[in-house]
Amino acid sequence: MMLALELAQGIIAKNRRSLARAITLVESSLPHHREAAIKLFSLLEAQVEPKETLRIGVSGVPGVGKSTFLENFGLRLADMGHQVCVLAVDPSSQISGGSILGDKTRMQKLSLHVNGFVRPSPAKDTLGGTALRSREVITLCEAFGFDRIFVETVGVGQSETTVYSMVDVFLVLLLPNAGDELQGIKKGIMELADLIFVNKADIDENAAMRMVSYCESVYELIHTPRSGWRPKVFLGSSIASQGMEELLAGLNQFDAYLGNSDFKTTNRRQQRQNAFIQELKVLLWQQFMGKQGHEVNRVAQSLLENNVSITEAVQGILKTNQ
Ligand SMILES: Nc1nc2c(ncn2[C@@H]2O[C@H](COP(=O)(O)OP(=O)(O)OP(=O)(O)O)[C@@H](O)[C@H]2O)c(=O)[nH]1
Ligand SMILES: [Mg+2]
Repeated sequence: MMLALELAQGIIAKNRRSLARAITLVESSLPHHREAAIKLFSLLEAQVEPKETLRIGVSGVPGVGKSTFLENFGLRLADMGHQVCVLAVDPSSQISGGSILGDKTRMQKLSLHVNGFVRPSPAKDTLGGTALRSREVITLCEAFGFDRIFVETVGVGQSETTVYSMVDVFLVLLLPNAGDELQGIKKGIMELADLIFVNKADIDENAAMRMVSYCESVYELIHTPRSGWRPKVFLGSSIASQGMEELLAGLNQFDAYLGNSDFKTTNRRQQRQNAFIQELKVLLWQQFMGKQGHEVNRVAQSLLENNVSITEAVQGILKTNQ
């Protein structure tokens, strides 16, 4: 348990190396690391005062410019005195392994800034509990003193809903020229967004403006997000530093909106509750497979060969486990 104490003291003393090591510990699925991580959280909880923080999810298709945007926008906030960290959640990182290197180089200034911290996605997926581990990493960063926590995720498949389930604000980056299908506009991403930023407007400003109008017209038709806030749409360029002030004003407006309602508190409570259920499901499944894995595999195999009813097969497994 010495390790947990050492890391907790390091985090409270604002030692970045300790924070980085603590994150590695939390992301590990080795049982003795898990034990140390639990100890670490109990030590931190005892000492850290609650603080006003904003957790911001940033999503969008690969290459839309999320990392470039975060370098620009994050530096701006860091210069203003905010403590800014950028985390990445990328359940598909085995496939798109290139973005890890990219993150380090693309957010270099922010990672070297005295108020900045950048943590690329873990090299391998943690056992099942990606969402929970990421929540824990957010907790570590808040304990360290970061007040603007960005979580970057590739807007494909499950990862955007995973990130949505752990943030207060959801920001979606769009390309001016890519189709609805590719960007998931029709697949509900817009219902998750609180803020939209049409990036790369420097390439084709007219197309970017058309995309803004299009998004606004979609918002005439669909439900507004969970908070009741009407989503705002911006355009600009992360490379040419355009539109950043407007977006920042939009973010501050949303922050003020959250401050005036109890949405942030209730949402965070709800998220904790959901995370608890999710974690329990994952652990129960792992435990069950640890004991009954052979039997489950045997029955699964028999489904390939025989016309057994699925319900019967499931009931059979559950009975043998009683
Ligand atoms: N012209 C232009 N290029 C941009 C802009 N923002 C980003 N880029 C470029 O787009 C490419 C992808 O940028 P990234 O920031 O890595 O994109 P990403 O969304 O983080 O990509 P993944 O992490 O792989 O999903 C890079 O070559 C950037 O230089 C912009 O506003 N204008
Ligand atoms: Mg990136």
